[in-house]
Amino acid sequence: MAAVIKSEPRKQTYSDEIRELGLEPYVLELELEGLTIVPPEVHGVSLRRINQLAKRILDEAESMTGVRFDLTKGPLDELEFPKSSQDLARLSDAADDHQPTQFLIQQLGRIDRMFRDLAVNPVAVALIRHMIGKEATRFSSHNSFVKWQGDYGYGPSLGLHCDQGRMPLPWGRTALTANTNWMLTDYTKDNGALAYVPGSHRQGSHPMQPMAAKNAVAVEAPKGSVAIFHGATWHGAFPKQTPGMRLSIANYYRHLMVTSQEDIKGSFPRKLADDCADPALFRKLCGFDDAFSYKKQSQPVPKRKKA
Ligand SMILES: O=C(O)CCC(=O)C(=O)O
Ligand SMILES: [Fe+2]
Repeated sequence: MAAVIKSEPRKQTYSDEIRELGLEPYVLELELEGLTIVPPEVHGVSLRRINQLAKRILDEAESMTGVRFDLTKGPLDELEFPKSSQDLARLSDAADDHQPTQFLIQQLGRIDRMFRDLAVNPVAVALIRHMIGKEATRFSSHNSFVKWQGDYGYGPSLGLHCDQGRMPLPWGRTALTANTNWMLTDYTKDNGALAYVPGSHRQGSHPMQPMAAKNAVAVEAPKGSVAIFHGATWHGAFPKQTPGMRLSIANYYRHLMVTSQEDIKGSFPRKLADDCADPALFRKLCGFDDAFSYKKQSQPVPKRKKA
């Protein structure tokens, strides 16, 4: 006679924070497509704040480059990259001589409290934690992608990649990293929207070209929306073919077993961490209290028994 296997009732797959925030439809889309778009009425960041973030980014871009940037006109002077850094400045194949038409502003969390508030947005964090695990989620980096008009962009590959691509294969179902892409300007295909391949996170592999670029779709949404995606999702961007700026913020998260891009635990100023909308969550995501469990001899050691 076959053994009777008693099946346990199915465990709830949504966390309390997903249910409390009513994020089930976004979770479903993340599971199926590997990316979901959350509108402002759900994540709660006002358009006024989005405009303030965009202005702060443009000011920072000006102080870094010496060139003023206008949202509708783009850079108001010509820019040139140092020759040696051209390949670094873009994700596309290195074997061409197109000047990049974008750069990154890094370590946003140090620049302004607004960026720290965004990094602990409860809706974004809940969806990221759904993929990585609530207790295991940490910050990896906080960057802005500053882009202007350029026909080439990342080239024919669209720069498609997986953010967790440095992690060894095979990947499991739990995301090793997961990302957000806050749109500070309208995203259309011609405006250089994020590109992604729906369902690609379920392949558990690096993008397979040229099929990947052929199947990529534009993440089209009005400014103020945030795209949230799994670390295994194949993504890149379409070239920005229209005048003006394409601005975004990538708040990037990791599983605690994955090294962070910024040295947040080691060197992020503790005072700044406390100056934000949710200091306890910010500190936790920084991993300030994460410790090596065997930093010193922790297990009891026996001694020779006295006679
Ligand atoms: O917006 C882009 O150009 C690409 C963004 C991206 O790949 C990322 O944030 O990981
Ligand atoms: Fe990426």
